[in-house]
Amino acid sequence: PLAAPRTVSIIGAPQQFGQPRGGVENAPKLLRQAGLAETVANLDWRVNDEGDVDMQTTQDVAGPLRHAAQIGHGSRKLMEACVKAHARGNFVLTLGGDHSVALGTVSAALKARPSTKVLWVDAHADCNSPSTSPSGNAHGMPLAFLLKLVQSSELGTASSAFAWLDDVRLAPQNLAFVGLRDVDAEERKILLRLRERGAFVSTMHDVDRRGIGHVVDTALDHLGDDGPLHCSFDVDSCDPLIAPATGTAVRGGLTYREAHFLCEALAATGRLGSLDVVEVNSALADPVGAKATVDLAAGLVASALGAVIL
Ligand code: 6HN
Ligand code: MN
Ligand code: MN
Ligand code: MN
Repeated sequence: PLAAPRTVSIIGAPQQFGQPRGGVENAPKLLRQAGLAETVANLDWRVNDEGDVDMQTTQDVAGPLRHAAQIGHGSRKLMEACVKAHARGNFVLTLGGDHSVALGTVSAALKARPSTKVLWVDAHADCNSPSTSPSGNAHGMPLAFLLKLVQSSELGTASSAFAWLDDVRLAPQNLAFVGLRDVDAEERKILLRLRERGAFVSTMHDVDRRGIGHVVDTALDHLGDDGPLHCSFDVDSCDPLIAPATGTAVRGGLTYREAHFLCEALAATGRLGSLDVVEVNSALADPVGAKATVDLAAGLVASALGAVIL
């Protein structure tokens, strides 16, 4: 007899305080309207739409991390929703929102299953701490928090909003990057140190030289051969020609097939337990580009959940 189909929990995380551009908070609604739940159900998953986490939580406090209290408290609520879904044994699909949502999703995956390894698919490295960030935007910082690179002194009065992260630690050897092509000067030094400490750090140069197949296989090899995988997929990893509706677009990104290949390869591991799709902002493109970006994101989710060509 076939095993009962597994369940996907869809969690909307309409966070926008991690960056300055309005519109990213509408992505969960737009992805649902694009038929995401039906698409996933057609892949033989049960679908449990958990609705949106309310990310608007508290008063802001001033400091080098913009909207620090909103980010800290909102991420905690998201973490709690994700932990509940993990505890039911579900696949946890989080729809951002900006990339600061990974504070909640990755910490939840680590709390629920501490051996979780993380594939970070992004044009950016998102490992600034408040003191190295050129922008103060939290969406450029989630990995610094998760890797324990942020000192509480950098957070000032907002540090209590992040206290729930104290027992969360992602080890560099459990992290792999694909898609990098826009890294800040200080971040470059951080990345080189992370590589020395065991992270798999690849850039678009590697995709050009070796091909997406080699890069993805090497990244997945690096993440070992058992234990759950979490993928945090920033749509700005894709080329702006196919994903124009995003807040920090950078030319020279993944093609349509490269992005799908990566998601298909993840599905084929049988280990993917959670996925974030973040930084879709339909307000930043014309209607055609906005629809293309939303449809791309929905299609990538389908590939990551097992849609195959043959
Ligand atoms: N993202 N490195 C820049 C910063 O402001 O820290 C850009 C970050 C982009 C973040 O796309 O998720
Ligand atoms: Mn703002
Ligand atoms: Mn990102
Ligand atoms: Mn990015």
